Amino acid sequence: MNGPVEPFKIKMIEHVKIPSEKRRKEAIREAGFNTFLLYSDDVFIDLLTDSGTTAMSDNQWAGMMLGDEAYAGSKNFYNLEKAIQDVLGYKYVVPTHQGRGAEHLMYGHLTNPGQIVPRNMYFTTSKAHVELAGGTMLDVIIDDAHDPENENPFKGDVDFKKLQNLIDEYGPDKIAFVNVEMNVNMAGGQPVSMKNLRELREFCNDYNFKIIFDATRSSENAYFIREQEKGYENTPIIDILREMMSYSDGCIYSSKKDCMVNIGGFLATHSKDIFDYTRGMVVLFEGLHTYGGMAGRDMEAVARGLREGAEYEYLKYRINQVRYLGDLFVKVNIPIVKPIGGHAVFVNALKFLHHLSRDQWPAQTLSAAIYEDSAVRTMERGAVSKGRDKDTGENIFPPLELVRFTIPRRVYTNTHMEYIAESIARLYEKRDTIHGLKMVFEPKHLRFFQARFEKL
Ligand code: PLI
Repeated sequence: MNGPVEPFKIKMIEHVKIPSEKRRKEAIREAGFNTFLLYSDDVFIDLLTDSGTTAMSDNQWAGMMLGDEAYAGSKNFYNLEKAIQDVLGYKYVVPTHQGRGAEHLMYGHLTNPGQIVPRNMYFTTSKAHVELAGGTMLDVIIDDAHDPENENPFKGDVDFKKLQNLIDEYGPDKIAFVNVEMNVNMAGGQPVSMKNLRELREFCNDYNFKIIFDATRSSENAYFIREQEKGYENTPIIDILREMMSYSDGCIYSSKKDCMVNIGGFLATHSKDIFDYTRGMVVLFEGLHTYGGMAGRDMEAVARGLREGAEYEYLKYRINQVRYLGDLFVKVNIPIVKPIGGHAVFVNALKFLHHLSRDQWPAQTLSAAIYEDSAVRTMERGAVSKGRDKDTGENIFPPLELVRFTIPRRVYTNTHMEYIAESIARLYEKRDTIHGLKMVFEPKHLRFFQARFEKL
């Protein structure tokens, strides 16, 4: 059998087409060689992100018809609250329009100007919200995460020595809270182990530090714990999730990933103090505390999606479809981050385009070249995403310079995976003919979304 068997069948389809070579060349030039600026009509297979790009189930669509659009007290909010209590074990819930709305409230509340937020590895919007509050986010992930070849199954783990060094350098009072991301996106979709979370709780108790999770891809992380961590082989995913969350004080969550919806987010917490403050603030930025920027129908879809996305058979298919694409890449010697992560296959652009220097933006270049070659849209995850040092203004060149092939949930078939692998193999053959880029427009915040480039 080629690829994992899908635990669903298709009820509705959306037409896609491959634009001509002439149009692809025009389109990527018009987009300033930034795949974020392409029209989606010009894209054949869209692997830009797994965020909000899911195909919802018939059960979720049925729930959409039961939307209670009352301004206050919508029954869909209470269904969502109950789903979060059941699946994640948090008592208190504040809904937001998407993940960054929750980051704004949570990180803004817990960060004072001049404070440090240690996190296993930064994510773009998370770092931006900590900086907006006057803080600095610093990575404390284990060194293995920076090595694309290292096969440690839990490359998302926190390095306690690095965390201790930050505490010693800045003093415990300067630590705002400790932030841990599940299935670390920028490291290649790499999970955190339960052992690491448990030990982190003990470590932070000694200092009275709060632990806040970015639980955005926690169901996929829970699958890896069940598959790879001794003692969890037969544990239901929900039990794993509840144990994970028990080691935190609260979380932010972008529902657009593991909850398999097109929009939505929330923060959840065990702490009445965090709840009282953020529930008070949500009305300023997002909407009333029983909708937080979502329609009632969207909250219903999130509530149902959170439960569906924590089903073992679904997660098994999901993780193995990503692996299927990764394994096809390996067969034709494409350099990828190992182990293959939860939501995406990450190609090592420094190896693929070894003839380019860092200031020629290898991952940006590769992502544009992939689109031009095959109308597959991917995303840069390297120095353009990392941005500049907020004190010196210099570009930061992180060890990982990657192109992300992000797989939307339940959207593409295994044949699509084969098309992608064949295209990338063809491009790899002619990699030496690919020229680098120079940045000609750079926005101040989250520059990767709108930056423009020209071919050198
Ligand atoms: O896109 P939002 O605002 O719903 O969520 C922001 C966000 C927070 N944390 C993590 C780990 C994310 O991956 C994330 C968004 N990720 C996007 C959009 C992505 O393409 O990976």
